[in-house]
Amino acid sequence: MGNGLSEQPNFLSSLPFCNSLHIAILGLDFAGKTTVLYRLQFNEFVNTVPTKGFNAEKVKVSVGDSQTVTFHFWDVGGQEKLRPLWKSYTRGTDGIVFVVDSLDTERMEEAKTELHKIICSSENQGVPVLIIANKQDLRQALSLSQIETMLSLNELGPSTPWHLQPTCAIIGDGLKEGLKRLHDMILKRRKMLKQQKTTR
Ligand code: G3D
Ligand code: MG
Repeated sequence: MGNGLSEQPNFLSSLPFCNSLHIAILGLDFAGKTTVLYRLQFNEFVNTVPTKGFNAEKVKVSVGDSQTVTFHFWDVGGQEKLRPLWKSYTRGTDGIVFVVDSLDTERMEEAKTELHKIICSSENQGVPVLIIANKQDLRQALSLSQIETMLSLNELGPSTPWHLQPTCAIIGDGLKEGLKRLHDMILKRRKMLKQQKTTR
């Protein structure tokens, strides 16, 4: 699920640039950000504690066609008092991963407000966003279409490429697929920016 801008441009995956990416992982506290990060880093479940500041990890991810990309992830604490820090971690970022707890109906509005705030900030114009609908292993999880509506993803605007990915971070389901989509969106945006520069 995503807007047209997130569709997979297969030919772009073979382009030689873009082997190292800076990605900020954001979302409310308890959504599963740190679990996502350590599942990717160690390929196993790591018991987490609430993140007080941030976790930074470099993770090599295979994005298909025997191509490996190094993602530099910044997992920033999601508690309300830490959210003003998010700005510093999204400055100059190649992409944003926004993790949502698919069970947390009560705080979905709060998640929506934070997501739209980040995307509307002038520094993040056009930055691709992977929205992770996490905890899909749990029976009471909201469906993707419910989450899409509750987060008002159709209001993100035509210039923001986004993709909504269902995941279960504790076993890793959906994470690689989501990152591949994020990688494709980043390549597509870089190519577009390059073209804009040369036609100016
Ligand atoms: P945060 O970094 O966004 O604050 P954490 O969130 O990664 O610390 O995860 C918060 C809790 O959610 C943890 O539970 C973690 O195990 C759980 N969690 C993360 N991802 C999933 C998932 O996909 N499915 C399920 N069922 N639980 C998940 P605890 O109990 O350790 O606090
Ligand atoms: Mg955390």
